[in-house]
Amino acid sequence: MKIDKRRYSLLAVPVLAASFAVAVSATPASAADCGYLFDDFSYSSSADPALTANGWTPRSYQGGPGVPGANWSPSSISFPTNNGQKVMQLTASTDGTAAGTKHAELYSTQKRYLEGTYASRVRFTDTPVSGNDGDHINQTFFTISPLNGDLDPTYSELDISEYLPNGGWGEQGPINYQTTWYTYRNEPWYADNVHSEQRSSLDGWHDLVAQVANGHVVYYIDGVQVGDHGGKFFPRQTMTINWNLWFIDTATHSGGLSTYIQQVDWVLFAKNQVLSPAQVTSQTGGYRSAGSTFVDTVASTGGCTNNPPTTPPTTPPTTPPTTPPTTPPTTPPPGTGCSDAPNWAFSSVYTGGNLVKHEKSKFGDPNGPKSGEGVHLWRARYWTQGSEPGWTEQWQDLGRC
Ligand SMILES: [Ca+2]
Ligand SMILES: [Ca+2]
Repeated sequence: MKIDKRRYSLLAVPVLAASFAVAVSATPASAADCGYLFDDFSYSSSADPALTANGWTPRSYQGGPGVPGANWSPSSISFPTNNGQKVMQLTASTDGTAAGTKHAELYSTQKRYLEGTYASRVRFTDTPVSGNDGDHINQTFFTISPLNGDLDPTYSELDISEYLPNGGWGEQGPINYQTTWYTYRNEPWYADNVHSEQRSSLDGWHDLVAQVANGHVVYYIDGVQVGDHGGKFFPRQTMTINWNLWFIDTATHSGGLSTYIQQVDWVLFAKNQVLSPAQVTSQTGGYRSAGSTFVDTVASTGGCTNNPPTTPPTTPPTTPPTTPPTTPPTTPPPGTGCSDAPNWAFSSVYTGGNLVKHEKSKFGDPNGPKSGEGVHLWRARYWTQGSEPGWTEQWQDLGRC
């Protein structure tokens, strides 16, 4: 069964612009380390420089999904303490009007996640923290790529959870979806996806896990498998990691201002490794007991192969993350044309106007096969890092060299 639901529009906006550049910190990789991202979300606020330095962006641009005209603001992301643990909190509110509706989103600045295990401990809420209940609120954890034109066959999106405590999309009661996307088209709307669903309350904390390997996306909630999606729906290009909280519509709003929250304790991504939910719990517990609130070895390791390990991962690294360097990564010397522009590099930082040479990859994976379109000259529209020319809005195509 296919469901036609919201229209994400991450692709239409300069989502990856950032005001400054600081390299993420990295723990030295052990031999068995294929690359991990772990964040316990120990930040002071959405303006904490460490949040951006660690690769996260609180959304500030307007647009879909949800109530048209709603406001998305970094101030809707906060970091309170819940039961002694710092958590990332999304806050959304509505008074039933577009101008009086606020949504919230946090996403990874870089599009660099594909195969491996994604996990996050998320607190869903069935009732607002203030105001009347009953709104069509959507509480999510997902990964997504840009849509490179209508029905882009390389489009990739995994909605690891979309929880609707008050229904919506024609549903009356609480329902939770896992949706794996092949592609879509905005006009006229067409969605090509597959989904699983659970019709019960998920109020409270839950461990959400998605294993992406061997042609299958296998979803778990609290260790129980709830979906297995494969075939053409298996993701075909790298994606960002995101959480958002938004109103599908205001059809069931019953007056006054209603405010809802969603909390996220931590996130874990294990690159090219299949971790069981129990292994996820062990891995995150290891980071916590070691005092590591942030670890990122995704870019600094070779990534291993796509084969699942035959033995559980070894003890997680005990080294706390290093302090982010105070100087930005080396900026490539600017070129003036095809003759002297440097080749684009994934980890390099580029600022608006910088020129690079690059042949677009076929599937949005810079390490994968080339498109066959030849080497082009590209100009950065603004600050960018880790976003491949040809696959993101950051780069303007100046033609073939
Ligand atoms: Ca409710
Ligand atoms: Ca935490």
